[in-house]
Amino acid sequence: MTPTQTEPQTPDAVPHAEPGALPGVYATLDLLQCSQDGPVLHLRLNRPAKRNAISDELIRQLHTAVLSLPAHARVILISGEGPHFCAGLDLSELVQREIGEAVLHSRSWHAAFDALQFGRVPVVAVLQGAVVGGGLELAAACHLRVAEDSAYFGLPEGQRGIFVGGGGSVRIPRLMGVARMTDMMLTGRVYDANEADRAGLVQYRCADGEGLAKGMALAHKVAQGAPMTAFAVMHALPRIAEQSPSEGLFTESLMAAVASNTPEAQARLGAFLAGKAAKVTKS
Ligand code: 1HE
Repeated sequence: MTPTQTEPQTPDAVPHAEPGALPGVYATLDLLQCSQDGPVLHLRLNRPAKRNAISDELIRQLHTAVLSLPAHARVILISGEGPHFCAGLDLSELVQREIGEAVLHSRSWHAAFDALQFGRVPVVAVLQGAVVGGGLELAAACHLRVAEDSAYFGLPEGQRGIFVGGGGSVRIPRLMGVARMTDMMLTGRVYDANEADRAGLVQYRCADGEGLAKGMALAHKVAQGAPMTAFAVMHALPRIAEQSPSEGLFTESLMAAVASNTPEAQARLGAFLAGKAAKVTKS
């Protein structure tokens, strides 16, 4: 899918004000605040008045932002403006959609979230307040999730009489298991941040107001890793998890041989053997 270069400004967006804001295509994405912090591209959902509900335009802008990744970016950080990460699908658009459009709509989410999950760089999500429906589907497409105390996780599709359509049925059970997702969808059960941590929905917890700093610190740490290792983790690891043990072990051998034969790996291994690389310690 080709990113569109220009779009009209939409009325519910907050004007760009952040230092480090990016020029070019990013400046046209009014439903995202886009900024660069060294190797980290920070994309902030920017529809706080609608609790960052994902409209057709927002999913298109997110897809465009991911496809337009600057060459020097090594990590994407995703967060939401305001007290909620994301209220999921924009329900006001859903009511007008006929069946054929609904299939294409769901596929447009799949394309955007696949671009995130299987792109060039890892993605860190910072979560606060509502992380519900399509907001949870978006979070599930990211590689690392940081939850502030206020974060809560729900799949209100059951209450609304609909089904997940943004990849949730594929990704969420892989994080928390089919049984827990079944419970969330049938009963409307909502997980708080600690429950989500224990269930495997998030990897990091922090206090309210500390998520962005934590997410940014993690993103910078990820950016220090070798790109081929990140590629292997993003592209080989989930595929190996789907393969039979025999196929998985074979894929692992191929991936390991490729990664260890890159110049970067050779340089890093050489640095360790020369006593110039950091040792593994528990900080
Ligand atoms: C929205 C949406 C939305 C808020 N679509 N407009 N998602 C849901 O079922 C969640 C629905 N939202 C909520 O439960 C609540 O809005 C929140 C708990 C997230 C936040 O509550 P609150 O009190 O802070 O805000 P609010 O007053 O409810 O909402 C503020 C405005 O945002 C209001 O619009 P306004 O014009 O009256 O000011 C809301 O209508 C609007 N708003 N959430 C549209 N989701 C690919 S398939 C994915 C399927 C799903 O994601 S289903 C889950 C949908």
